[in-house]
Amino acid sequence: MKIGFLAMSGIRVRDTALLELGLTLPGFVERSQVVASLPSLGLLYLAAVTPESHELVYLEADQDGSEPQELYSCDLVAVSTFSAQIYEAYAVSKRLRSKGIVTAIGGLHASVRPHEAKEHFDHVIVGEGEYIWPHVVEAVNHGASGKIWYSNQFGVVDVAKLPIPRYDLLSDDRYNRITVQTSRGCPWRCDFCASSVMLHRGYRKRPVEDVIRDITEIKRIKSRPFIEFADDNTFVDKRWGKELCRQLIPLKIKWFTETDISIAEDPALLQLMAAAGCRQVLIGLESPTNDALEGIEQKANFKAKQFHKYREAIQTIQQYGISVNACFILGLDEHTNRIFDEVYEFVESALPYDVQITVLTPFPGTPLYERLKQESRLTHPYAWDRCTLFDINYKPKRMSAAELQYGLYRLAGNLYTAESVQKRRNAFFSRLRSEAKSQLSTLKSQEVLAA
Ligand code: B12
Ligand code: SF4
Repeated sequence: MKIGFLAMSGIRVRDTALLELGLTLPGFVERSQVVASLPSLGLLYLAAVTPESHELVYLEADQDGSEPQELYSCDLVAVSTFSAQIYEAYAVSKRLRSKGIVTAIGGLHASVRPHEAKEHFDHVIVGEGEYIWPHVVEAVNHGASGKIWYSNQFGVVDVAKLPIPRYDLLSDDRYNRITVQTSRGCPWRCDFCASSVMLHRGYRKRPVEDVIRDITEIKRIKSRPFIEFADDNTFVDKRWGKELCRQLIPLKIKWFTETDISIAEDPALLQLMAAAGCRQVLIGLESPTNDALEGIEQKANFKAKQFHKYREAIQTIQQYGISVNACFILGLDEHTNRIFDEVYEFVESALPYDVQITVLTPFPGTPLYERLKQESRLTHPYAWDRCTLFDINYKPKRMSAAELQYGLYRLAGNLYTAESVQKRRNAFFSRLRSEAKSQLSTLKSQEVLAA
């Protein structure tokens, strides 16, 4: 068979006023085009486990969600998307099926809404794809009719035995950043979290050697790659994290990752991260006010407990030359319309290099979604295309949706002025320069003492 892998990799915001503000991805204003060209790591893993006898092609949907013509020469098309583009994926499947092509879908949205997805696709795969996908391919090859497949019937994917994703299927010029996973899941349980914690509970680290093996393969294809770790929370295990960094150093790459604030407590880890090429960490601080953090992490109240360390942690991390992208969610239950000024004041005083603001988003399958549903606070229950992190689809508790929307515009207008961005960057670089100077003078005085 010829099998097509179709990635829906768009950046989506429905609110036209926000788009006019140039806010396709707050905090990533200049990063948005770069980020939008990330490949689908999920599909590259599926390609890697597909039986060798098949011909494979990896393609991206166009910006408007339409599919490349080459897919029409395939026998089976596997689509991967998140919630925001699910309706675009359904439309693609309809067109392909009308030409007799078998379609399959998996990923975060299809995994929590399998029956909805089954109305539009032949095969729907719930959960992680690596163990189940070869069986789906085999079934399609033998003409089996479509169904919903549950990956847990094939056991939990052992991340210590993952193959190298088929990076070789990517056309070189389109991707300036490539994703690699070092771990899956996160030990915390934020009630709004819609990332891989929805596919499998539990935090699983990959063997460091395998991560190095994958990056070495990327380097074979692309000489100076920038790597994005597609993890939920990379440095939960500090000892393993240090080993990862030690082995990354000789590869001389630059990388970005998502992690939690606890890295600030481990200077040795920060030193190794910097030496290994870490350029930025994205950290979900969520709120500059403590009351809003109470209980949002449902397991150990981790975020509320870390709150008092926020400012110092940003400075500590940035001192090592690792920039912090501080992320805030607007519209948490304790937030009133003072939150916009509170975020602004926090950012102006703590000065993270980058800042990302998004609105609270009830993604399907999350505890937040269920809670808001019970409280009759979902305003657009099935408008999955509003699941963008920027389009409001619920009733905030202590302000109106309109206040939240205008507060977002106003805060974005203040945070992303050239002046404000420059202030944060200057603070980062001047701190680095003074760190370098003080290290140099320490070295010199050590030399004097040694002489
Ligand atoms: C990289 C990334 C992107 C890339 C995606 C590139 C791509 N084509 O995949 C870009 C920058 C384009 C992107 C865009 C968006 N993203 Co994004 N992104 C991520 C990120 C950082 C990593 C995802 C990843 O690579 N995971 C690793 C792979 C291996 O896992 P996977 O894709 O789930 O695949 C596995 C299974 O799901 C399954 N599977 C997946 N697809 C298929 C298909 C078949 C046929 C089968 C059998 C199995 C299968 O098998 C795979 C292997 O086990 C996550 C955050 C995170 N830390 O996870 C956010 C995240 C996924 N993004 C999110 C959001 C909100 C968005 C945007 C809406 C942002 C915006 N405003 O535009 C858009 C939505 C685009 C869309 N298609 O709907 C949310 C999604 C929530 C949700 N449930 O919808 C997340 C969780 C971040 C968050 N803060 O909540 N994103
Ligand atoms: S810390 Fe981040 S990745 Fe972990 S559960 Fe919370 S939101 Fe999800």
